[in-house]
Amino acid sequence: MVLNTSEATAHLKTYAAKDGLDVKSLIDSSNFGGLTYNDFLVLPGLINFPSSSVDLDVKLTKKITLKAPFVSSPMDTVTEENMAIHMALLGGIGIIHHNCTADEQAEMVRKVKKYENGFINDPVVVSPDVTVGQVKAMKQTLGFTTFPVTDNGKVGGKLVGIVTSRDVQFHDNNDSKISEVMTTELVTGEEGIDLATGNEKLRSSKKGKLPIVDKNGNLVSLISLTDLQKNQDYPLASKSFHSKQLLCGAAVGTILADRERLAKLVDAGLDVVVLDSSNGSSIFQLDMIKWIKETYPELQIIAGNVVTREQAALLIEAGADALRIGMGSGSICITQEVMACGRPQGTAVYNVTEFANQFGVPCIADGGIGNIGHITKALALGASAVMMGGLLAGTAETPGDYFYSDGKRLKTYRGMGSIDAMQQTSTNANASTSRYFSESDKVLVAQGVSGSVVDKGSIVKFVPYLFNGLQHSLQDIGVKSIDDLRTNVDNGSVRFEFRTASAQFEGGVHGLHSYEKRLHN
Ligand code: NAD
Ligand code: CPR
Repeated sequence: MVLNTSEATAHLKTYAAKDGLDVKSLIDSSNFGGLTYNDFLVLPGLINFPSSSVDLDVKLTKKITLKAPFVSSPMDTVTEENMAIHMALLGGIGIIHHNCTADEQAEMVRKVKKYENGFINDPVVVSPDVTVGQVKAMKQTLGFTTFPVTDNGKVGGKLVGIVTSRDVQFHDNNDSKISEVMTTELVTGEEGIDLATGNEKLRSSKKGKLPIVDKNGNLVSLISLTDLQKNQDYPLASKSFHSKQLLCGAAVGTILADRERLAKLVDAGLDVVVLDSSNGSSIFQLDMIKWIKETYPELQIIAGNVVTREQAALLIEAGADALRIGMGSGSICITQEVMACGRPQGTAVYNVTEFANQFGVPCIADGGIGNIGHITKALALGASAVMMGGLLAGTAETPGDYFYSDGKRLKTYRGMGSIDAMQQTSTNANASTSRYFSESDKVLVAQGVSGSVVDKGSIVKFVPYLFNGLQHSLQDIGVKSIDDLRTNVDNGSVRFEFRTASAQFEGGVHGLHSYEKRLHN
């Protein structure tokens, strides 16, 4: 008998179960062991809304909300101030690494907190004694044509003039002091001025640069017309509720010196600290959490890493505001080989989040995120955000210079427990090598490798690609937000399916002679 087509959806109700598996069955019935992101898929749902309306707001910690679930990893080839500034501008957050001295790390945090879109907080400044020849040379090497002049040649000094290329280009005596040619009738803005007012002042005065000064006439920053024209709007920017400064995270370890380090980071304005360890369930980390909670009750703590409920319970009880999940899943990682410890990331994320979410403790899935699909799967398994190292490595905002090999433009990407990274720390007093020698290790035991990745361009394009892609992915699942995804996974309406090895083959590009994989325009 052929059924009436108009009764197709009603007929579904005669089936004992929905198509696919609910999340618990997916995890429980994976009798071949732990699951990775590649071992399963999410089944599609009904689309009745545009992808652009999908809301990606998430909780990073108990008290911090982000508009995009993206976190950059505290690795010395991934997150310094430039990455942290741009991750925050684009709706996520950057966690500044600690493979450097405490003062260097605190300075990076300070730069993120002081950053104002459109304002140059670190302009190149000259002193009145600099010569015309020197300014001409600076113009050649730096490419700028205008320099504020302060009495001590530094930001913070008294603004005494401004020198532009017009002042020097027809001045033949290269030995003349800049003070003889600089412009001293200055149009300035007062500290605290907003960008729109500063912009208006630039326009009406027909100047290219507006120095911003404090009440005493000391230079604070600069607004540049050229930068304003290039200036983007960042509607998703992650900002502190009160100060409106960008949010900034930083990582520390768990030795005693890390308490002094943290004091400097807090002084610089830190919002959230990551206790950075491959195995967070240690007495060192539990003590550190308790000490932080007593000393800095307002500071949010992301503890970890963990992969089991038992590890998570200890950190939750000690006061963690969020957990970081992952052991051995990172793209540069050899932990599972060397330590025999770890867990496939899909199973780790499900088990820890299923437990931690009951206590209102958000979780970050850390490691092994190689594409947008992995992000969706981490969120579907219960994570609130993802932490990325390798996926962001090679972008313009990461530390380090590009180099060429076999005609490809590359940047270094390395594990924080690789020999290279550990050896570099030995040159930084107070940095993380100390922890490797804390147990009188005579031989360094690597947990990761050092390698290279191809140039990915700027995260100003790459992160919006992740954002839009994630919106499309959730639209395909039929959910309008990450909150809805969580609800519908929990109530069993979002369904999953295992992926055999041949299904994985089928799901990739196959059967072509050659192709180019371009991910975005
Ligand atoms: P860690 O600082 O937790 O541990 C290093 C060593 O120092 C351990 O032997 C630890 O027991 C010891 N130690 C820590 N605090 C101590 C204290 N107060 N007193 C005495 N000994 C103490 O760092 P790690 O686990 O080796 O990780 C190093 C880096 O590599 C981190 O950036 C981490 O994120 C990364 N890593 C990550 C993974 C992963 O799978 N997520 C795996 C390996 C390494
Ligand atoms: P990917 O995003 O590259 O897959 O993984 C990044 C994560 O790898 C980091 O956030 C960190 O947790 C982990 N990691 C960093 N250094 C590591 C070493 Cl040496 N070994 C294992 N994991 C490491």
